[in-house]
Amino acid sequence: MSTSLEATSTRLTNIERDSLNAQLERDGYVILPQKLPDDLMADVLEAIDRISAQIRAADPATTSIKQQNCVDLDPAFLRLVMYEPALQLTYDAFGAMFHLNQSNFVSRVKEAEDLSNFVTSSPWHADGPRPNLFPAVNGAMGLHYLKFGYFLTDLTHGTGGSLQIVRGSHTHLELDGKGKNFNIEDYADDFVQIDCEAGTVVAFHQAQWHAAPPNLSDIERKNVYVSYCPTWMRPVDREFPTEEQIAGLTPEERWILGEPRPAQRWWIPNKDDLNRMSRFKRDE
Ligand SMILES: O=C(O)CCC(=O)C(=O)O
Repeated sequence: MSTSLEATSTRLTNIERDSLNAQLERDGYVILPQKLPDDLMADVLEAIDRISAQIRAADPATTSIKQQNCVDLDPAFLRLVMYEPALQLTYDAFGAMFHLNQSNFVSRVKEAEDLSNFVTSSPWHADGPRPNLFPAVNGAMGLHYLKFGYFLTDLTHGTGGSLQIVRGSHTHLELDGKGKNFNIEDYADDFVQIDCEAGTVVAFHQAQWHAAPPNLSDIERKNVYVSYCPTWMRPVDREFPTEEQIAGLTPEERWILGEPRPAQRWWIPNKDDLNRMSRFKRDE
């Protein structure tokens, strides 16, 4: 398994970036034009299966699994975190000053019961610190992090517990402030269920309302969520690494994982910091 950089074949063109960013701004989510490369998908699936088997062996009562901070568990997840199109779109959102906010995988088997516990299924919500602790700007939450869903198994059959979203909801406060009185039927016109093919990559705004019902099929749903935030935000599911933990990684990987540095450089980059992220800028 390698941590080498992705081949340029999945790199987004400037035209694609413009179109994806416009859709993201309008709808709060967008499906990337290319599927994950086969070799990357195979490596990530192999890691999910191996780690899930270990978890289930340790506790045979385990059914579905949500593994936080998976980037620390296998190099395949770091390769995914470094997926070039995601880093290009995140660069468009935040410039060079962003890093990994979270990485988790979900391995969701057929479930008899809907526990709405974010493992067997996820209830309607928008991400972020609760309750509504991200600042609202002009009545909406700004973009504080950009999240990518990598769907690694077939969901086209429609019963696998696909990600659901309310289109355009990122411009509203979470669930329009309705809390327990929220009813998705009221938003039927903008309801989207992403019953996608294996390898599909979806980007979404952290304020987007989303949910996932239980998996009712015999096909285990396996996917990874990765999000990136500005470097002045602390990651949600991990501590920053020590020098020892990131020894041997590339300058880009070190930056994305949050290499140790003096306090001010989390806010003000030096020239080298900007240069090492320059691969993700728009093409000249
Ligand atoms: O279960 C899912 O796929 C949705 C995950 C989710 O809601 C989240 O990560 O915030």
